[in-house]
Amino acid sequence: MDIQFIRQDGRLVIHPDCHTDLVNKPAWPRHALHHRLCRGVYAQEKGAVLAGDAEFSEKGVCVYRSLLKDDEAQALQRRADAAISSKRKDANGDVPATDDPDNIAEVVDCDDELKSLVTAALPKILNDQVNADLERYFQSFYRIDVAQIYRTFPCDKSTVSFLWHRDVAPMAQVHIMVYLTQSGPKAGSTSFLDFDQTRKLARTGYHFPPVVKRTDDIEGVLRDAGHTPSVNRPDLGVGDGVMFASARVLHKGNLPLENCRDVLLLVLLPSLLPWSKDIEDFGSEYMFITESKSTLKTDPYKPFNPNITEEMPEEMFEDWIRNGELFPPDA
Ligand SMILES: O=C(O)CCC(=O)C(=O)O
Ligand SMILES: [Fe+2]
Repeated sequence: MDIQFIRQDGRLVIHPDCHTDLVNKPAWPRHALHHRLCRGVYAQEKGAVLAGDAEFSEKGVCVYRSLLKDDEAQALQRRADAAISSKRKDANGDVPATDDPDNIAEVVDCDDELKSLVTAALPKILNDQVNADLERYFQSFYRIDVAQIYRTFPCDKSTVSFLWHRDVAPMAQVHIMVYLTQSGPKAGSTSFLDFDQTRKLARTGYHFPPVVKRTDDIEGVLRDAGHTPSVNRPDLGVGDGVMFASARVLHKGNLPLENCRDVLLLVLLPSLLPWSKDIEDFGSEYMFITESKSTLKTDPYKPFNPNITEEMPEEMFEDWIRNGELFPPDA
């Protein structure tokens, strides 16, 4: 498919004649093709220069210390706490709004001040090092699709994201979680496998398990398959971040046993233009959504990537997707 782009107001947009073909592709190949096109544009503009460290590209998980200073992270945390508390009748944001374990993480409804604070924090989080690592990984520009602060409450039952899973998302999708409260064995955290261990498990049939088939004990599954587990459960201080390829590495949240865990999550996807250009052109309002979004069921060429309704057939997990490849073999 020969895809043409045109420049409009300083932005690259897809030629209308090519749009239908692209959107009619099934979701995973559509996002992979978009990523290929983003790589082409980047190579033309930047050449094949690959700065950045290899760790994230090779493992799919990387920790970054002090992305935000203590006081910057604490300012976000205080504001988020006030936003959650103000929604409660008794103004106590330490207690979950629901005792449904499936919804034990609560997204903060950001007011304008909190949105400004988060927006001001973005260049600090996506600092030169993180940006170079991301461009090395994507080999393209990238955009921020979603920015969410969410609070996780202690809960007896781990489910959904708190069991081992890979996100049903475009293969290139990257998450950065910046901790606004300290992580730790009692304070909540996230555990990861790297690309290699995730691929080994995919071969045993554990790749995108539905919620009812997700395990809490990935070490047991790895041992049963004859592998030596090496689970990475980083300890993160306030302002530290962890970045991971959410569709390509197995991961699970660990619920706090006491107190709440607050994090700022950024969801990143390949783009034709640098992330800051979207904010210059459109502002940052678009990224603060409180509902959950399936980034897979989106059209990457619609401004802000809104959800589109799409049936996902059962046989959607082709081998390249299970194995965590960025691209189909023929692309
Ligand atoms: O909240 C957590 O620690 C898990 C997050 C997660 O599964 C994700 O961001 O995809
Ligand atoms: Fe996840």
